[in-house]
Amino acid sequence: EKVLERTIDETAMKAVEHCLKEWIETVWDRDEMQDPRCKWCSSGLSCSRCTMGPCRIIPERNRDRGVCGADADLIVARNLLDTLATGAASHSDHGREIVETLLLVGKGETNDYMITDRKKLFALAEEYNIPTNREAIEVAHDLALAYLEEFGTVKGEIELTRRAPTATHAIWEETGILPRSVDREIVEAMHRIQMGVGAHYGNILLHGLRTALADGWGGSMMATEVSDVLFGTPVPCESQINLAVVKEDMVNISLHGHNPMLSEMIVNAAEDEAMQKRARDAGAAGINLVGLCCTGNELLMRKGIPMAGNHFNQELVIATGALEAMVVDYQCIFPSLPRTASCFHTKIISTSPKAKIPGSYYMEFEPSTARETAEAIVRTAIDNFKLRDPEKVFIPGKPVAVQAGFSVEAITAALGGTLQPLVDAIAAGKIRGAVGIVGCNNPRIKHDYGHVTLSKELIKNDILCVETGCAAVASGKAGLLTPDAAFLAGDGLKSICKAVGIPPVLHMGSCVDCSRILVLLAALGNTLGVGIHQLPVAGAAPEWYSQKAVAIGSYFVASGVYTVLGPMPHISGSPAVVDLLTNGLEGIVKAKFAVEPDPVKAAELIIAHIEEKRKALGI
Ligand code: BF8
Repeated sequence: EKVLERTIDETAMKAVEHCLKEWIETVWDRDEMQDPRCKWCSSGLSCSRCTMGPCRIIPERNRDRGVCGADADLIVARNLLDTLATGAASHSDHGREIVETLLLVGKGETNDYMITDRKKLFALAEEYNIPTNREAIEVAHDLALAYLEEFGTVKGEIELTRRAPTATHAIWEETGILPRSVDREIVEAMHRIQMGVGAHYGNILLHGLRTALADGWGGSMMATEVSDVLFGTPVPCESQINLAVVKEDMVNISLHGHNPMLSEMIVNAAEDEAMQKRARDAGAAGINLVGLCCTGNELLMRKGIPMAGNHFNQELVIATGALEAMVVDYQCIFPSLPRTASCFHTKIISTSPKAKIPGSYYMEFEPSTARETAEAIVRTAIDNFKLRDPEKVFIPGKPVAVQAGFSVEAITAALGGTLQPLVDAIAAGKIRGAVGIVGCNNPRIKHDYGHVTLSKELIKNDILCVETGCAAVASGKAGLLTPDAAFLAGDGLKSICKAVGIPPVLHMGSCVDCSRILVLLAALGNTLGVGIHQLPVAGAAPEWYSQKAVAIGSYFVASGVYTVLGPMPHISGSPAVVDLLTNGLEGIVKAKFAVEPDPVKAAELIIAHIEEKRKALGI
């Protein structure tokens, strides 16, 4: 019964049952142990920002203000801006590391990384008026410097925001939320939540939108673009997904986290014949790399590396008992993984000086010694194979087939070189609209149920879904990422999928690749000559948990995309904040949030919104 409450992922169900029997603690057990939740924290009404506190707002006891004098609206808004800035910082700091690697390439200081997509590099350089009639490495050098400047520029505007349709850009200018630079908006967010600075909830939240835009059209967008330059722009590829991608007769290494710099290098190291031989000498049939979370998405998109699962699969893959090593960098990694691994021979290998994990093996990764470290990691995993206890191996079920790799470039190519056929299909009503489904897993919602149910409802109603992060992985496990899934779509969408040979749900990458969705929206808006807010599109984060998802949802809304959240953010303690986000923003950025944990009802909200936008466009 517990198993059915926890997940709809069929291999995860078996693994959860196994964990319950074997007393292997998982996220769901810890979630139960945390109940009942503090109602003040849940509604955003507690503040522990300074040492005059901690404070709680308890209206029924006339405790209307914290010690500093902040009321409910201010406390809720400050907490939310803090959350959002954390998320924006996470994506953008990851982006910075990628751009710094491009600079190393540009300086000729690394042999481990190179320019893989020269065409894209040159196109990106042209956006910055960087001369391209010279060696790629010189162009890379200048582009890296121009991008690094976007983190702390004095130009007054992040250049990439110019990709947005004019009408959208004008809204940002008029409302004063055009982001100046990535670091600046994040630092200013932290300044504004210092006691005695921001005192107006609305003013604080508008800066949240600016910070979010700096992430979406800045830090995340640079992460995506430069990753494509270094590792290749994704093209459609076939692979497999779910816990059963772990192989009993192989050395299994899972790559978990977010930054492709490390995982790409491990892929290269593992392909080496000497490593393969070492694995065979250890008694294995070879080396099997599997992805988890967003670094898994990066590898699936570009290399077709099989995917073991999303956020809530991370402990379950250890519980297969067949994992020699789990290599992690940062973000979304449960700090308790070494505890989970202690039941098995699995080694958790942490690699980032920013994310040291007690109980893990630490093998510091840096771009200048990337290959060497990657080889050492793969060797460690191979040498661990002999310690595997065959009695503990439990690999549930069979993998599911997926198609991934839908970058904007790949979608455009699939449509014959322009987005016009998509625009035509939308105008003709064969496709009613498009929805970006993104984000995480959260014990508030049954694992994958939110993502899969929403995706199915939307495609049934002829709405194309484009997905990233753990949402895309959920759809993959449910079989929605194959052209065959078109039979679940309405007649219009089905006919387009069949004609073009694409799935009704397109995997567009990791969470920083939500910037691909922005680029797609911008291209659609520009093709039609309208602002993003006029398009028949929406966003959804049915199972979000992370601060990063708050940043994504906010840059969707700030870009003009109506966005429906599954779990309620911790804001219910301020009706004024709730009203601003779910209502008032419409008058400012022409889009707003909604919260609806039931994915069937969320689909109804989205369908109604899309039909309204179609009507306004006269289609
Ligand atoms: O950046 S969707 S659980 S893995 S935060 Fe994390 Fe959420 Fe997954 Fe990727 Ni995104």
